Amino acid sequence: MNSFFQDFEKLSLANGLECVFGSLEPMSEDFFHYQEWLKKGFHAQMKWMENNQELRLNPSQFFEGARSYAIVAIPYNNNFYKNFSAYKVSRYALLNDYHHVLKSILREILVKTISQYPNLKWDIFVDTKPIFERSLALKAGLGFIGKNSCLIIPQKGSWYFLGGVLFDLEFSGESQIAKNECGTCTKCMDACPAGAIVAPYVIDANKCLSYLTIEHKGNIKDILPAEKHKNIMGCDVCQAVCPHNAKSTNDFHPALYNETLAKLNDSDLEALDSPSAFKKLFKGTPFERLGFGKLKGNMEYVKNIEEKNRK
Ligand code: B12
Repeated sequence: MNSFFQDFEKLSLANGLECVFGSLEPMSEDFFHYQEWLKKGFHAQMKWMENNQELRLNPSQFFEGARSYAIVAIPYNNNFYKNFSAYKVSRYALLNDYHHVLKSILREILVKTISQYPNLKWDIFVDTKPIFERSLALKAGLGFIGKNSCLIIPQKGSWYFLGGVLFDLEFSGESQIAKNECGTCTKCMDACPAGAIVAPYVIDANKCLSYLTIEHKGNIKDILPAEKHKNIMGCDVCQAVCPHNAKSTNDFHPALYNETLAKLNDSDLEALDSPSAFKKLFKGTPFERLGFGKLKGNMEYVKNIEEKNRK
């Protein structure tokens, strides 16, 4: 491994990230699964998932000379969701927006590492590019992909966000792919409240509570299954039941901590009565993606289910 990658790795670890590297190659197998997924309409309203297919297949085409990459993972497990009882809010939502946090840590690392490589070309991605992040992480040896489709780091679990950087440097190190440790376990598939894991490794977003409560435009009233659930912002069930997360402690990166979100509870959300109050409370947080109208719609739906169940 040349000294650039060594420096980058050292700084990533010092900054509390996991870090692996790999060489960019065509993503043929992933591309095949992805096309099958699109053909079946499993991307639901996320039409943007259809874009830039050539880049997805050949990530080396992102810029001239792109040939290697780093994938970093930042831990986000926390138990702030326990402050809620009427509603369920997923763990990722109760921290600062990881896109901003991870990008800024990566920029800091790059500023320190590229000084001796003035001509180095690089490009950061954190959900922001048509890239199979989990597959790049798999190929570079960070972990294996579980039946819930999440990247699981052996001994550490899946409560990690991913991000990375493309480089025009040759990476000469060896990557060892981690062994898949799911075996015959189907806990995630069995526990999904909406039956969204339609086959091992395949998520139908049309059914996934994460998609329905965050990405779906419009009212989820007629779409969600009738059984009781309280999700209003994302869903953690398929990870919470995963045996690989059983030993995960509530460790999250300190840069993700957000005092307001760490204390947020049912009544704070009930008290929100206008888009401006919403904006004031949630600026720069994952809730921004949801918006005031969608949050209130999700809450109303959960309340209606509760009432129906009481009758
Ligand atoms: C679109 C998207 C979603 C969609 C669709 C989910 C999905 N599984 O595709 C929705 C809105 C539902 C979603 C939900 C969540 N997401 Co999301 N999402 C993405 C995004 C932007 C793209 C994923 C993608 O490419 N999907 C396309 C499908 C085809 O790919 P895939 O499911 O990953 O499948 C791959 C493999 O499983 C394999 N494969 C597929 N089918 C088959 C079939 C067989 C037989 C085999 C062997 C393999 C195989 O090939 C595929 C391509 O590599 C990524 C960021 C990124 N750019 O990668 C984040 C990302 C995957 N999400 C993430 C997170 C945290 C979540 C949630 C936990 C958030 C929450 N709490 O609500 C949930 C988890 C739900 C779940 N089990 O996936 C993290 C996952 C981190 C990790 N450790 O894995 C990512 C990487 C974002 C990040 N930067 O950290 N997400």
